[in-house]
Amino acid sequence: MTNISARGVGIRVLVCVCLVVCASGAPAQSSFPCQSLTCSTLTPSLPVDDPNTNDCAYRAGNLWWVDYVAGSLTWSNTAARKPVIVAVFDDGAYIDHEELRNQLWTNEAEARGKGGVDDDHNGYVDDLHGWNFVDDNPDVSPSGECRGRMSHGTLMASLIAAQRNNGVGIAAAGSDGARLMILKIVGCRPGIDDQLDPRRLVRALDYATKMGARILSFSNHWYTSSPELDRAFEEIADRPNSPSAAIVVASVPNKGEPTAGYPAAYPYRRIVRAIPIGNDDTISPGTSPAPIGLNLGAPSACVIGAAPPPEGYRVEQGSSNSTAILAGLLAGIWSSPPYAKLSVDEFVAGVVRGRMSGTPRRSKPGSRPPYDHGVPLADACVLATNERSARVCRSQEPTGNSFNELQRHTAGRDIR
Ligand SMILES: [Ca+2]
Ligand SMILES: [Ca+2]
Repeated sequence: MTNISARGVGIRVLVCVCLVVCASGAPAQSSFPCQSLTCSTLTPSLPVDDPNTNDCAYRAGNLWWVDYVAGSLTWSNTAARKPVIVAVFDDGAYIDHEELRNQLWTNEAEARGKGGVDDDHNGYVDDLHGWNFVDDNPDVSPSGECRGRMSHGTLMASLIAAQRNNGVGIAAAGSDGARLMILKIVGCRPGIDDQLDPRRLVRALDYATKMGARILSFSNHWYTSSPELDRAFEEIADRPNSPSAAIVVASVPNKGEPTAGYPAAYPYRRIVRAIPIGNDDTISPGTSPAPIGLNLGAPSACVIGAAPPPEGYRVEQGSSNSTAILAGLLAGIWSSPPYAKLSVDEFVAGVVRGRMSGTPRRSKPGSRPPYDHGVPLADACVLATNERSARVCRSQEPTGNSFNELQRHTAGRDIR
């Protein structure tokens, strides 16, 4: 068995940011996201894009990253919305968290069926919201010695699709349009299950696509692979008319690795890479080179997400965040009229490649190839209309200057 590390992006970054939060004196209660954070890139905050969204961290102006991607445009309860299932490949998630419990994909056959029975005959007994591929059981929440530890997957799930308008915590671009499928592919026991196993991942990929996931979110990366794993990704992310076709949202590490690692390193058409961006439109220092392709800038620093009890929320930075935010954004757009009817390849070609990659809104030039000319910044402005607009979309109008004002207001406040 060849083990491959899946932790290069997330864990080291998350640990170091915890120190920032603790040092800033932020109280360790769930109320803290509702108070202006000293590390917030929008302190003092600007008016939020959507005054009707009541989540306290959003009201407090602490979700700069949501307004930065025009997340408010993805929020509506129109009957025409078609939720997009986003599979979260990570260390599981606290699915009873107040931001996640109503946002989960549910296997209806198992929900209506009998306990202990594989009601939908998919080979997995009682797989309600995903599967634990580490312990081979339906419990996707951290268990045993993993409980109480930092849960990377909990944070990522919340950045994709935290529940909006529940009065607490955060919102996300995928709040109204994404449903979360939780796939536990790594554990927390050093040397036992904290390494990513290719055979385990092949099974998880097969599960995700067969059960209807259309976006696969990878806030992790690895540097060695197997022929079976390569074939699985080629089928999902490249082969025309594949029944397994899905968008793979992949992280590009910002820790200085010389290459991006898999799955970002695959040259496949349905791979969308998240380039970590600060609120001043700069590419995060040390971002690894990415192959030419669908590379979109998404927020990375000073991002609040869900955490295990008792804290409930925490502030993090890193390219893991960018990846989850981008996955939620794509789900929010794809679930919206008029895009909800599009196939995977229609959405990739028409929206991601055709509209989002062609945006006039770009990052500042990066310090090294291939970022010399910057990268397009991901946002939901394709959903803007005369009736619904967001600050970042108005900035793209020839006569608009709102975004320039935002830049002046927030320049230099990033905590990176
Ligand atoms: Ca089943
Ligand atoms: Ca919320």
